[in-house]
Amino acid sequence: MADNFFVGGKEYFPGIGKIKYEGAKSDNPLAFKYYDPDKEVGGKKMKDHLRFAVAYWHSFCADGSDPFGSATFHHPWNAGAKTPMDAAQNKMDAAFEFFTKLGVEFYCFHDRDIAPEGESPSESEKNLFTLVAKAKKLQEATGVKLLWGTANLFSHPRFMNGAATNPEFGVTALAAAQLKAAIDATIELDGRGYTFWGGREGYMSLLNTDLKREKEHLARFLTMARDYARKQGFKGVFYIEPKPMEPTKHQYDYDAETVIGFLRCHGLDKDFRLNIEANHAELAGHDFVHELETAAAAGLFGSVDANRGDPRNGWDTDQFPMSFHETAMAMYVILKAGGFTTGGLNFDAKIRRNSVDPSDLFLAHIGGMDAFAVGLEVADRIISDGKIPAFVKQRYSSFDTGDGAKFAKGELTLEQLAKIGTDAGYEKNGKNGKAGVSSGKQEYLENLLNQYMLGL
Ligand code: XUL
Ligand code: CO
Repeated sequence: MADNFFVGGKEYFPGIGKIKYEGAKSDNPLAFKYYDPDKEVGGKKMKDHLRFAVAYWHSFCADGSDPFGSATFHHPWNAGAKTPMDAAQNKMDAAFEFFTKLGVEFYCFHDRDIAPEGESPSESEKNLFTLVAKAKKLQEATGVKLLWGTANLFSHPRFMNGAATNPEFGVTALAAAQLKAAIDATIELDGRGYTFWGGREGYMSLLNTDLKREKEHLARFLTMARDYARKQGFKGVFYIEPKPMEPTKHQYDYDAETVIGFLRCHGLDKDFRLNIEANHAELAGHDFVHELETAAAAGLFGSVDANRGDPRNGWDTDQFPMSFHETAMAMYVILKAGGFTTGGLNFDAKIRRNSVDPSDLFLAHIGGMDAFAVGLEVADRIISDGKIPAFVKQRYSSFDTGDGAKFAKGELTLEQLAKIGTDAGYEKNGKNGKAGVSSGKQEYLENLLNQYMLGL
């Protein structure tokens, strides 16, 4: 990757150079303590395991405003720009300067993050493609790649009742115009994936909603998107990003299990995989690792929106990941599933409203990247030491041979299975009752995990 810090000519993060790995004892806040991109872990470089991406929207579009207060970030790329298009051009220069200085290989965007909406669908498309042409040049100059693109089909007031699931056909058609252009943009930029996050594909009240119809329309919309993109030569993966609620009361892509059922029901499971977000898992009442494991078990794990929530808050706080325990468990599941192929770790995370120093955006990403580097090393220790995987394997070993294996392969009827149980018998109060009373060893396994956490 080239060290082309400010390809656009103007430097937007002056005084900050290339972020380097300096090791755990470094007291330089603007250095990686654990993320050493070229370090080999389990036969692969850290950077190739982790495939970090920066989320354009949080890092370059958000201005720190919240429902209780106005903007706190005054981005230099907006200052002095005469038109929204000028600001978009500056913002893209700043974004690529940031990616390059941070040393991430990927980024993700919504159409409206990179280019402003125009007066008509065709002007919006023109704006988008002006910025896509610029992004293409910057990608070539820096080596930064597009992990995934998406369309923002939730912010504009016209989408207040949904996009694919809007009760008005006209809105769904306008959403299609935006979707088609966003797919074209993703293909033009060689995006590895295309994501659907259905922020308003859900309902606020069942009193005004035909749930069955809306879900059918959603499936129809996704099928059309898949067919169009494939026809245009898109080789990447489509992702659905589950989230249970917010902004709707109920979102149809509630959690991993719901999305897996939906994809299989509509024949979309060959083209779509899941993009699992940590904070969304928490809102659905699940652990991040539960959602990852569920997607992996279905063979549908794809990518990750890396962030964290606050267990005492009921909304999407989108904080940068910091918990080694959480990243270790996540990376363990990801490594077990074979690692990332088209996907990666996209920091769908935002700095706090009062983090107003330009360096704060770097510090946030450095912390998140270090947290996942540690998680990767811990996961690799779990796998290479082998005690935990061996314990799990052994726990199910009675299904590997004999009647157990016959059961697993579907070679026994219920009568045969019942007879095996009856013949083996049990002694009341468990004297002869070996079956079912072996320890799950959770505490032992948790202790092992903590040992791996600090190195063997
Ligand atoms: C919202 C969210 C989105 C998606 C992309 O909660 O996660 O930013 O990742 O639309
Ligand atoms: Co997300």
